[in-house]
Amino acid sequence: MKYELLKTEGRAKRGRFHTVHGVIETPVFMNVGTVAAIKGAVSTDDLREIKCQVELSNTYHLHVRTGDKLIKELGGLHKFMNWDRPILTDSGGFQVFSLAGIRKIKEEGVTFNSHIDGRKIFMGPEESMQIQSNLGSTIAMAFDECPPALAERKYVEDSVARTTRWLYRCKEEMARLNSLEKTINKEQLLFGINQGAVFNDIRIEHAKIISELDLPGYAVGGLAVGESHEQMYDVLDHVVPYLPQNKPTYLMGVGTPANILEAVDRGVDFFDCVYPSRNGRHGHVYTNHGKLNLFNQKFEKDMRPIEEGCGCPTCRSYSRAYVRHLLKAKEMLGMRLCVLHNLYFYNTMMEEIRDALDAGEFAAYKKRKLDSMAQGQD
Ligand code: PRF
Ligand code: ZN
Repeated sequence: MKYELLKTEGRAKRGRFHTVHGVIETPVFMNVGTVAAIKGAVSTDDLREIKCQVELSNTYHLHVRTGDKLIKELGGLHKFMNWDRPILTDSGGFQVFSLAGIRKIKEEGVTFNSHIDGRKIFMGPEESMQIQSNLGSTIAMAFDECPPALAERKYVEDSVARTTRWLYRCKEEMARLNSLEKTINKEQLLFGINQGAVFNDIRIEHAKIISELDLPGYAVGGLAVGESHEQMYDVLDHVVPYLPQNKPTYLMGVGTPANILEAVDRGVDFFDCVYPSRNGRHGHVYTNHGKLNLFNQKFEKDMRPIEEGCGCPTCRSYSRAYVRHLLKAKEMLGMRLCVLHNLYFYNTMMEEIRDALDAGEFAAYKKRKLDSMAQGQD
């Protein structure tokens, strides 16, 4: 048994996922290191300090620069970045569509131009699985198409049908790769991805089909791509009940602390998002009383830490005034300290969520946290 469902409260799940790289306590936030580095000069030693359980990297980025073959030759991604805990790699499906100069989508896969040097590259389910196998990640995501939020019904139907066919090919290819002598992680796990934009009936149909493949986990993709928060919650209300409750459910690329609380309430257990690192690089920091913009003049003489009582490396040692000074002086340390605090804030919130679920008090915790964060700034 890979996933243990420890406790439920309404639809919310408290679980534990066992992998060859250690246990993941869920709900969990995965810290995004697109190119095998968390932006903002955050090292893997830092990740250990800020309660990160899972690091997330991208197939597409590592394929176009440095290259998965070289990383395999050097012993795989875990060894390369000195991180021995779980790593999830995204399949490239989404990044190809959002970043690269696309493209032709065909049954076999996608042709696109690299955003680094413009070179023409082909990626389909087999290529994506091969790259992720070379990287040796703990969890590999299926190769999917993420249709735009506003795509028409007919387009979404055809796209989802193709994503399903691609999933069968991913499963077969991963089984083949995992059985090869020289494979770095022979126990690599494949997560399927549910798509269907905001059409609940298409999503439900798709969820039923992919659930039959008995994969170790399932993601809900294609959200947070331009639809409203209410639409996103509505999709989760409808589709999560059709994904296996005894497997992890991963909401890709989401989101704000409030989005995460709402999604946990709807049965999601894995998350990832660039917000904490991206906001940190812009001097925007999270607190339990709302977000602060440290560039604001009012912090010029503020000798308090970003958040009173926060145990992160930043708040343990530095004041708002000092971090503001670093940001204004464009010193890299300013960004780094903000990113460390933000990731610690996210990882700590997940810990609080798990504790609240353990105690059967998630509903009360969620309300308190949302109310307090909405209070605004201090
Ligand atoms: N598919 C994949 N990765 C993703 C997404 C998706 O739909 C999203 C959508 N929010 C983020 N990352 N493969
Ligand atoms: Zn802090």
